[in-house]
Amino acid sequence: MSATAAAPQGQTKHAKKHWTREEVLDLFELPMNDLLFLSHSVHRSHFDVNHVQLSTLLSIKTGGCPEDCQYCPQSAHFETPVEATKLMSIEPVLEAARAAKAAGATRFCMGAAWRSPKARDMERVCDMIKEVKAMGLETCATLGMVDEQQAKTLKEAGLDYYNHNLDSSEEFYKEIITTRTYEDRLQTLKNVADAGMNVCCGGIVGMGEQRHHRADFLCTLANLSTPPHSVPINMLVQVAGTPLSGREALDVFEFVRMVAIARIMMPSSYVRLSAGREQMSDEMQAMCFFAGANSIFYGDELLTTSNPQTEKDRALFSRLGLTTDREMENHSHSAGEDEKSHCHVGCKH
Ligand code: SAM
Ligand code: DTB
Ligand code: SF4
Repeated sequence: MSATAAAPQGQTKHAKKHWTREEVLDLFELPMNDLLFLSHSVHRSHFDVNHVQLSTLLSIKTGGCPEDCQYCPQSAHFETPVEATKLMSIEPVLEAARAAKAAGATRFCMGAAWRSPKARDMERVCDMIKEVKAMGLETCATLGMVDEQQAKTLKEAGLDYYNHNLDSSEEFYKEIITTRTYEDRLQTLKNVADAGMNVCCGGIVGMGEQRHHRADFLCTLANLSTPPHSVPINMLVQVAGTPLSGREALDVFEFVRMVAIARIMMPSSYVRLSAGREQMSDEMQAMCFFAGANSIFYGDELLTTSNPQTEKDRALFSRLGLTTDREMENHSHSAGEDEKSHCHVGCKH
């Protein structure tokens, strides 16, 4: 199949395409250069390709989770190095948010190792959201399943984004998690969208899934009535004690293909390089940015595992000529509207 034949038919900013597994597998089969040309072209026509959005994570409630997600060091089902803690108090969360803002992040994401939030925890989480938002940061939370009322409450507190991952295809999901269903996850995504929050939804690759599972997973995301605003693509971080520790690592080019195809299928979404960046070379990350990734988790820690140091990331942005929101902000304060474009090959964004 040629790159032209693979171009998503009728996919413009205005028409929504329904994707099939076969079409996505055809994209996976493309020669790498054709795939990257296609995904980069889609990226370039929807975004400033030299800009990366930065989100910082904080685990506000760590470990002891009743769910049995086989990849997760926070599940109470497995013996891992993670120590369970209670929900944090508000002040240290705000301190972490201030530090994230000072380091250049624009979004602060609070994660909790819960199946779903308990009524008694909602008030404190809502206070955290209000205060973080008042600092001028975008707010994001990932707290497990939420019902309609909880979603409304979080929205009213000022939550901008809710992260809830489908993680893989419906078929493969059953091999990874038994304590909840794919349908449960889809219901939460609906509750979040109905409450008016932006959906952040992605998954993990490198769990031993096959290419057709990755294709089905991307179809589910792209075929949602509104594709997710942000799509985190995590490379499995193998943590000792979790059942998935010891799985054969995914080929790096298969990961790049995944990013490129997510970009093609969800042209207006932010595709986020997520867990696993510490195990990626600078060159691999550069390839992912070219393929269409335009967001990262930024900060020395993810939830319980480490992430590249902020200085290392800033050095990489500088070497690649990538801008972040901080430079955009500084630039727009010192330059007129006409000078704002960061695209250096003639197109304006
Ligand atoms: N408990 C909530 C839930 O599952 O929705 C929120 C926190 S949970 C840790 C958020 C996401 O982190 C998971 O959906 C999964 O995609 C990702 N994650 C967890 N452990 C990971 C690992 N070892 N490697 C890569 N991603 C991981
Ligand atoms: C997402 O997709 N990845 C982040 C965030 N959403 C919450 C979490 C990654 C966790 C990696 C393992 C850990 O640090 O515990
Ligand atoms: Fe719990 Fe979330 Fe980890 Fe699953 S991924 S065990 S729900 S913290």
